[in-house]
Amino acid sequence: MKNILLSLALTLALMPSDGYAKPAPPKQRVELKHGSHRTGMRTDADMQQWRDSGLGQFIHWGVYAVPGGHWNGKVFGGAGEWIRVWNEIPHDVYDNFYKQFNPTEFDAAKWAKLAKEMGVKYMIFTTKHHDGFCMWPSKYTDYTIANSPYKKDIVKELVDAYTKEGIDVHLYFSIIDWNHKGYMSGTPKTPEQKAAYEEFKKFTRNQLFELLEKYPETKGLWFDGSWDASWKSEYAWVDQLGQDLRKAKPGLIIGSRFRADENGKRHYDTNGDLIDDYDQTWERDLPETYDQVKGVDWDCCMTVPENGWGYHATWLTYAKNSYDLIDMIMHANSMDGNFVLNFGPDAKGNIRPEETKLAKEIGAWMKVNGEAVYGAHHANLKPQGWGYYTQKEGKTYLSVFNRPIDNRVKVVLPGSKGAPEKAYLLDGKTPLEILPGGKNKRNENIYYIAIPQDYKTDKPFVIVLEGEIKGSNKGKYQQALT
Ligand code: FHN
Repeated sequence: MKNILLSLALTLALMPSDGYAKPAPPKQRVELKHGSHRTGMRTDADMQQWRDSGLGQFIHWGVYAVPGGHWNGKVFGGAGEWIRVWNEIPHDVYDNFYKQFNPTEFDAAKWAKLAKEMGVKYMIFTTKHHDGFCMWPSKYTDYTIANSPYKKDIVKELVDAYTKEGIDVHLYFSIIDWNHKGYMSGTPKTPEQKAAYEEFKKFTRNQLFELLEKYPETKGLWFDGSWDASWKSEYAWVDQLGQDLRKAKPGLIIGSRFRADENGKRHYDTNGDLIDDYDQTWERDLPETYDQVKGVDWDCCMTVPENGWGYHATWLTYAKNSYDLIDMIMHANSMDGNFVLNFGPDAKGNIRPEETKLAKEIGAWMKVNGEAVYGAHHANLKPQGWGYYTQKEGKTYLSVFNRPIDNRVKVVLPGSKGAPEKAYLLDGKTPLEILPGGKNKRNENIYYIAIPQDYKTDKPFVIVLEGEIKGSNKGKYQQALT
């Protein structure tokens, strides 16, 4: 166990992760050719639909599921999808796992039904992770699903099944490709390296257009691995690629993990403006205060164990329960972010029982309380200790995680923000009494929403307030110019 923990600590330390400290913008703006190309948030229908989703599903599935974090009687201490970097497995062994990848129990319709039951509005699927294995039959390499015993196009099966359930599909694509000869993480220096990297760029571009052509239902591309010096140094080419992809697929959504500006700044350019459509820096992390969000769209992608996205038969760290995750869903949504929960199916094609249980529990909660998530946004009201506010269309939602011992949920509103007229529980629409709580020294009005003593639940619950409460942040954002 001691060895496992040591190797876990080492691997976690070595693994790049897109955790990111946002730099303060410079005092004086500088002229940029390859920085942000838009002022303010996107206002089109595709982006609005994404913004209103609230809950998404991430699926990391590839040949790393074959070893599933184990090899030769030893347990890999890192993330399942990174097992190829473990010195216990020779690369040529890993690179032949695809010959055993035959997920005979895979049922795309079953996965999509579970996602629907969980209440997700979009799904992100790993078409190709860092190992370079393509889950679709790419014509640009042999290292694909077509040459595995399974043979069938997994990306197509998933795109079709999820689209049928009304769930949008975004395609994850790794810029890192350990299987391509021309790939390198550092900047190419010699003429041979430069030529090889040019080949890799051509290959990457071809694969991206291939994905958009083969799966026209795709709503977005979710890039990863763009921290490489080689990729960053190609900022002008990458910028053009992004523009060409958008031309090929109008409405395409691309997050901030795709490209750097001419000064190597990622996510936010040299002037502190968001690059591309939404901030992807909140990986396994949530902003503590709304100020940290910087008035942009964002998502939080989260693992069930502490870290680890692809299948690992043995979760070595704390695994979140549905209560933890529902808390995170509301936390993200109360700060205008989408919450995306990761799943790592096994090599046979099954979603693991622990994840199935979580999906069902979250789904049962979302069925009752989803109204406080879908299309609901930040409320700009002073947070109280009981939980999170969200707001939409004249309704204010109070998601209560810490039930006050006296069963009175406190709301503090300056007079200018209006007053609640009606309160009820989303669970059963039970009407609730609004009790006046006087004024505080700042002349703010206090209200207490009374929860019936006999309302018993072991879950967080949502109170709806109706009446004009002007918490909305609308107008805080700069509107898009294009
Ligand atoms: O290295 C990857 C990791 O395996 C996983 O795919 C996550 C998902 O956001 N991205 C990288 C780390 O930031």
